[in-house]
Amino acid sequence: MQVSPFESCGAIVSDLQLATMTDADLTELRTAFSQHGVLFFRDQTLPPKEHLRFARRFGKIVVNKFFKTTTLDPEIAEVRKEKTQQTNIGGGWHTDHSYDDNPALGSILVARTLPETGGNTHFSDLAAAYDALPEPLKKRIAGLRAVHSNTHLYGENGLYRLTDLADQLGGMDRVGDATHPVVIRHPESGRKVLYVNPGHTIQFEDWDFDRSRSLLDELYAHVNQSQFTSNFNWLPGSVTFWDNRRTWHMADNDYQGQMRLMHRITLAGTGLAAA
Ligand SMILES: O=C(O)CCC(=O)C(=O)O
Ligand SMILES: [Fe+2]
Repeated sequence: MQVSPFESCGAIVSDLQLATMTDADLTELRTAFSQHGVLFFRDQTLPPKEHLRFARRFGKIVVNKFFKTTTLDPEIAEVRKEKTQQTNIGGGWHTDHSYDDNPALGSILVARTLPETGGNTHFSDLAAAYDALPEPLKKRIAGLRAVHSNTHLYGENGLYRLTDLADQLGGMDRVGDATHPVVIRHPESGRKVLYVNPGHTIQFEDWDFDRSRSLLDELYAHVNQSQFTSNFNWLPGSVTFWDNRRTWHMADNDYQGQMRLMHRITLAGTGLAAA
């Protein structure tokens, strides 16, 4: 197995087939995952059964509360954009499931049908971003907690409900919030990570909305710099496996009129402790 850093977030893993890797490979892969935050794979043969098997070898699967699953298996979620559809899933920076008390450890995304061009996914490294924060900003966020929600996206009149993605969604009654420390200690690597994201973080606990907004915007502007970010172009056989406690991701919506279909399995995580 070869692990080479990719742009400014994550690493490309080569000389490894996920479907046939040994237990020793899996141990090496866990280390690479903890070191890099996102792993990118090319030329994989990973049909749904093998996708599930890899996920189960790595951890415990958790099912997304809102997006419909595939007819193949309820543990595989579809990230689908039809030719005629305008809105894509995950088109703004976010981490998956930060609105849960025990946010997802990670997500494994497999390309199934790709547009001719476009549809890249961007990733950002929130451990590197934390380390590079100016000291005064580190002091301002020390000890804070933030509220993460999905109501503004999936609740009644939520943003996604108002788009042409609405009929791919269920679970309007499952909306809810969670609070997490703004700087977490990563459960495996031990690194400090800035744990807020534009998709789900709505405010700091015990702060008013406007004051929260202005500090969140300052933090987001810091993270959204090219030195923390990678841009991954999907090819047939590509797989990405990202750590939701350490990274943001965002999918480009630049292939109108073409279909894109990905399969996603999300792995369960634990509660997050302050750094
Ligand atoms: O389609 C993609 O590239 C990513 C979509 C997304 O946000 C996800 O699968 O969690
Ligand atoms: Fe996502």
